[in-house]
Amino acid sequence: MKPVERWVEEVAATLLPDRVSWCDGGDAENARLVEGMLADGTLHALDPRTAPGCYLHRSHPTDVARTEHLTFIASPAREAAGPTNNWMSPAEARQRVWPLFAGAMKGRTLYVVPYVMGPPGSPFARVGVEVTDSPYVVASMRIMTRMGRVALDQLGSSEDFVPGLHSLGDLSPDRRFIVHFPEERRIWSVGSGYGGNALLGKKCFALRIASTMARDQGWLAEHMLILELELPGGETHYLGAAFPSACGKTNLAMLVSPPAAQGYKVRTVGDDIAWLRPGHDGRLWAVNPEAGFFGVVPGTGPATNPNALATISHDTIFTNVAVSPGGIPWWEGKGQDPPAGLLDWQGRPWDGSGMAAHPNSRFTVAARQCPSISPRWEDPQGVPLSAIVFGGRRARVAPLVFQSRDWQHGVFVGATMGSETTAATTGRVGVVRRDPMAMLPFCGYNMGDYFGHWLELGRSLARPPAVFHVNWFRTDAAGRLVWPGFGDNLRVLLWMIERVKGRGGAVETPIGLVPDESSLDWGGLPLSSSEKRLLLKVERGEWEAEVPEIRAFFERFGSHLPRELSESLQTLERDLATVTA
Ligand code: SAT
Ligand code: MN
Repeated sequence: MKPVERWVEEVAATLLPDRVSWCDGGDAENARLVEGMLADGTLHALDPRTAPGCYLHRSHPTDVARTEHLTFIASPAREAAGPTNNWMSPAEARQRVWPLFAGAMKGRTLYVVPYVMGPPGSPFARVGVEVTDSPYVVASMRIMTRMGRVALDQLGSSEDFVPGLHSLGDLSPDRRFIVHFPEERRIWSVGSGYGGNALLGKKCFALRIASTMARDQGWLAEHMLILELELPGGETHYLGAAFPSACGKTNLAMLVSPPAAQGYKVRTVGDDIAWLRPGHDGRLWAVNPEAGFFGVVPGTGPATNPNALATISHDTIFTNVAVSPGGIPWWEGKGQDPPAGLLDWQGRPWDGSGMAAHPNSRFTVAARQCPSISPRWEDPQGVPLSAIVFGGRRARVAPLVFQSRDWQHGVFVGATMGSETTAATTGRVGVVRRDPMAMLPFCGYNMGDYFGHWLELGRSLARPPAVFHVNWFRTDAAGRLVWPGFGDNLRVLLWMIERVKGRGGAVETPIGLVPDESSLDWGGLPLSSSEKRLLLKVERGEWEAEVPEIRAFFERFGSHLPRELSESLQTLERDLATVTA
């Protein structure tokens, strides 16, 4: 018996399913699953004319986002999980969580979902096996990963796979746990069918478990999009960008350049996760471990993200969007008036107040359907990064863009990122939280050690990517967004590429290098000179107020905080004190 078969037999003895079904990932199997889900109401068919191959899934109303307060790292020592993760001892997990799996699949089918994270044939691809009782999860994993036979073939009789146990349980938030065992590289998830909680290849494996594998093996698993930027003449650069959930990663990865910048082409390599490793050439190389996009639907329209709109025009699973009586999916920002008789995300007649689609409603779609997908998106070796971009959603403080002085300073910039929270996770929306490298909810080990790992990895790079920080979300005194964003973000990327090439004007400030006003292309933008100044402003008072907050955040890591980061903070404080402006 192969190790994977032995494991499935073992867990089935606790889960007690009526049937065990090994998924091959093929079309016939998917058609059977879809048929069953249409019959029991898990899926609703959408209009075959305008949304061919599309389905709507309505989740339980209390199960619409990741639940970070129910997400745990179960390392033997609390310190291994660090101060930013919820910790549960493995013994407590066995006591509190394991019993929830007992008999959980009675009357249900246990699906065995073998999957590969990483491009086919890549030396960096890794196998996971998810056991689940949710056919919606199976259908979604088939889109988001390379699923089925391909994974079993890659695995063979090896025991080198990440086992993930998932059951919907009773969907009660009181009996919901997402538990990671980094040392054993296994995952338990119970009580939720929502994407980031239930599609175990994504946040659970490709970020939390993979980040610990990466620490041990000298690479990085990051919450980053990967984009390709081709300049007129054909010169090509790759950028990795880390923003917190629902801050526009998908939009940036699929950016369409404004008419004024024809000749520049942005193509998509990934929209959420990047596995990075040093190459023999001293550069940092990136692969997208996923095969699909699980993106936020509201706000996806012809002006904001035409590539995403085209991508999801067919063969897409929509979760928690609104729908017309004729089966046409609808959401805020689709660029069309709501159709008559609209049903909201819970299937109730929409009365026009509040949002019809849930703010965290999602599309699940194959990456290959994306018109802007890069020809190198499945390159087994990945793509070499010219730049890393950190970013957050800040109404104030952070300028449109700045560059770090070097790798070490770049790690400081990433480690001190702050962002206002969004609907991608449950909890309060709009409060600023420190979200280092956009990895706060996704780092599988002590984040202080994680900063150390970033620093260490940089020392092995002869040609490290330049590190930048962006903020598309600065507002004016009236609370209005100043920067137009979306396609115009290309202007900022082009300044970065100029900097990478050793050109591009910049002013030294205490926080790093900010473009001088003349080196950004503002052509055709309806911005006054005071608005331009606001976008590039580094206000001493605002940054002075950040310092104690950063210090308090750093202090939480105690002796795990690398000395280099305290030094960078001291430098910032000193430079703020001596700056004349
Ligand atoms: O966590 S999800 O994958 O469901 C969405 C996100 O937060 O990026
Ligand atoms: Mn994400």
